Amino acid sequence: MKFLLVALATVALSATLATSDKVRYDNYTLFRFVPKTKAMVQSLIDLESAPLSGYHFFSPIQGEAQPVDVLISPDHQAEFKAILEENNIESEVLVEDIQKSIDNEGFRPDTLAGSFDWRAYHTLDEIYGWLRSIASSYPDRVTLLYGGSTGQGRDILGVRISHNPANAERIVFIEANIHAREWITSAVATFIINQLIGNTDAEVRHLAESYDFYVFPVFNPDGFVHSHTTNRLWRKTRTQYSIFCYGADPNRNWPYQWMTGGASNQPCSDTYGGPAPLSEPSTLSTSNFIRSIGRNLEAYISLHSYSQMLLLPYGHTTAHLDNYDELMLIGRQAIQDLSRRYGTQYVVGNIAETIYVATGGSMDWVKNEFQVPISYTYELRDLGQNGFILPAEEIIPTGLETLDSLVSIFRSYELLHPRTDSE
Ligand code: 0X9
Ligand code: ZN
Repeated sequence: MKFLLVALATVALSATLATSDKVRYDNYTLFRFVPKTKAMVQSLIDLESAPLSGYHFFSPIQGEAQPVDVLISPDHQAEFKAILEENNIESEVLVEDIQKSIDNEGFRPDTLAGSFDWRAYHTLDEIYGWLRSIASSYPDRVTLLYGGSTGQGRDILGVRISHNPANAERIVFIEANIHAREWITSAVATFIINQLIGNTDAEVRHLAESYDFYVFPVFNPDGFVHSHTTNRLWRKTRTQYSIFCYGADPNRNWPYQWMTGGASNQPCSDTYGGPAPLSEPSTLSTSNFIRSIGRNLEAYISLHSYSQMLLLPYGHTTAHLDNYDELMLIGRQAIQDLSRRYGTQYVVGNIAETIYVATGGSMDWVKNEFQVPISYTYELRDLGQNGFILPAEEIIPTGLETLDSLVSIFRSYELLHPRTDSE
């Protein structure tokens, strides 16, 4: 309890309300530690849902044995260290000064008009410009998709990549950046789109030509824009829910097992489930879009970061439901194939067992609603040395190894379910 008292006593207008238009995180340090008592866990939960506390949690608080990654403002670090010392808890510094990482991340706002690459992170407008340009350059293969609109009136755009009309009933859906700050996910999604269009490798061609791919690189455009213009570490949507607090967690807002665990009813929390399922215009409209093609979904892939995990349904229970055994088998092979290129180590498993209980996620709703055979959530690089601020030099390697794992997933799936000629 002491933790809460001390921490809340020093609640101050932290950098979150800086007067400049962009929030700065100078000398904010990312720590990892394991809380030891139930009381401390509860204090951390309270602190997480308090506005403007100077503590930014990068991972939900799960329990006494679960590590917590927390970014702490310079004003609170002495207090934090004293509390840990008092409780005999060790901590690890993951990132000393996260503003330096943000400054060196490789966001190039002055990208030449018309050019798009994977050596830098891009804005929503640049991503949408590129989607439009590939749809007009490759009209035989690429169609622009309109997935609906957001609370602030932005379009949710994606593309369909189809090499063969016979694949219309075999859809692979890829969703990225439902969490605004996870920039590597839209970078990897656009990388994969590009590879599916143009890579000449036989296995990639086979994959591209065997399914219709529906890819939405930015599922939460309002949050994504906010993470570019104002606060690099923003996660949620941008609906205003109280004087200080904006946004619901769009990955806690879907109408399956909504708010049954690992989600908060506090609007200031980063895992706020929203006032009702599909309260967010972006989740409502994308759910309607998915519904329109739901019965043709063969796979649903959701891209997140960070932790290097390949997660399978569901987030509300550790029970092995639906085709758990098959997804584990395919997943184990996929992470082995992913590691081959650069040695990147992933773990695979059920969400609740491997990462934490989290309900109201998009994948869980889609899996349950349409019984989609292949359903995975990726937590991409890294393990926390950079966290959400993954340097842009890692976009291409992350894209390549992720593509390796996708090739593996569908190769395994085909071996287990050979297609007959008439299919
Ligand atoms: O908490 C989340 O939503 C995901 N982790 S993240 O660090 N990227 O925020 C885990 C997703 C669990 N997925 C589902 N319950 N479907
Ligand atoms: Zn996420």
